[in-house]
Amino acid sequence: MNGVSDELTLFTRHPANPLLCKENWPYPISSVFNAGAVQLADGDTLLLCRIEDRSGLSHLCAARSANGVDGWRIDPKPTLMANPQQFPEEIWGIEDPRITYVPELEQYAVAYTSFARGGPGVSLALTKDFRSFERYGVIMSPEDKDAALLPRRIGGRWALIHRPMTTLGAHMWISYSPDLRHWGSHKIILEARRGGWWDANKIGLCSPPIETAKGWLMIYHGVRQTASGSIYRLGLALFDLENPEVCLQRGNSWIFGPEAPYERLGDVNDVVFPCGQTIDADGDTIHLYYGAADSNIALATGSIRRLLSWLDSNMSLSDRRAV
Ligand code: BMA
Repeated sequence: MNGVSDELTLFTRHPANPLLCKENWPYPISSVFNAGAVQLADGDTLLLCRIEDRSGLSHLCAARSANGVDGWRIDPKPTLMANPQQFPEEIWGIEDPRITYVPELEQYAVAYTSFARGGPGVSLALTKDFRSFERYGVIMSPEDKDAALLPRRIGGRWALIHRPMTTLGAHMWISYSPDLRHWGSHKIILEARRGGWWDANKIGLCSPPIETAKGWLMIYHGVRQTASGSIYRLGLALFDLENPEVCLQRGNSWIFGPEAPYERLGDVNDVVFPCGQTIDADGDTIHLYYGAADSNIALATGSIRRLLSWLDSNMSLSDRRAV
C-alpha cells in the first residue's frame, strides 16, 4: 500500500493513489483537492473538486468516473465559479464542497465555503445534475466553514452541521431551518479537546454525516499544532438519530492521518481532508475521497460496521466536552 503501514487499517489506501492531481486537468490549475463525492443514479461516481487556480482563488469542478478510481471525465471548464457580482461573500473564491442527496427535494445540496473580506462563511447551492445550480447565497456568516446538510428533516426542520469560530473556540455546531434559508437554534455538538490531544483546539466535520442504525456517524478532523505546522487527522463520533445534537460516542484516538508521501508533502504538508464519500450497495463499504496535502485527491476504503465497532471499544465515556 504505497509503502505505508496502517496499524489500525480502518481505512485502506487505494494502490492507485493519488487519483487526481493538477496534471490531469484539462485547463491550467495550481492544485486539486478536498472534493465532495456522490454516486449518481447512472452509477458514476462524481467528485466536485476544489480547484485552486493560478491566481490563488478556488472554484469547483466536476469529475466523473464509472468505477470511482480511474477513467475520470473532467468538465472542460469550471463547473461552479464564484459569482462575486451577485454574491459578494465569494469575492475570494469558493472551497471545500460537501454534497448531500436530499430525497424530499430530489436534489443534491452542496454546502461550500465562500471566502471574502469577513473571512470564510458557509454557502449553499442546490442542483439536480451538477450542471446548473440554484444558489442560496451565504447561510452562515463568517467565520464559519466545514458544513454539510443532513439528508432529511429532524423534527420537521432541516439540520446543518458547521464549524463557526467563536470566542468559545473552533467547535462543531448544529443549526436548524424550516426552509434552508433562515437558520437558528444553534447548539454545540462536539467540542475540540484541549492540551495534548490530537484534536485539541480546532475540529470540523469532514464528509457529510452517515445515517446508520446506531446513529449519525461523523468523521471529523482534528488539527494539531506543532513547531513545524499543523497536522490534519481524522476521528469518529456518533450522534443520536432523532436528536443529532446528542453525542453518543466519541473516539479517543485518531483513525487516519498523513503517512503516505502524497499526504505528507504538498502545498500544505501533513493534511488529509475528506469532504465526501460514497457507500456501496451493501450499505457497509465506504469509499472516502480526501484532499491530500492540499495538492491532490486520494481514496481510502473502509467498513461502516468496523468503524462503529471500533467506536464501541475506543470511545471516551460519551464525552463530547472539552477536557
Ligand atoms: C482548512 C481548509 C481546507 C484545507 C486545510 C489545510 O482550514 O482551508 O481547505 O485543506 O485548511 O490547509
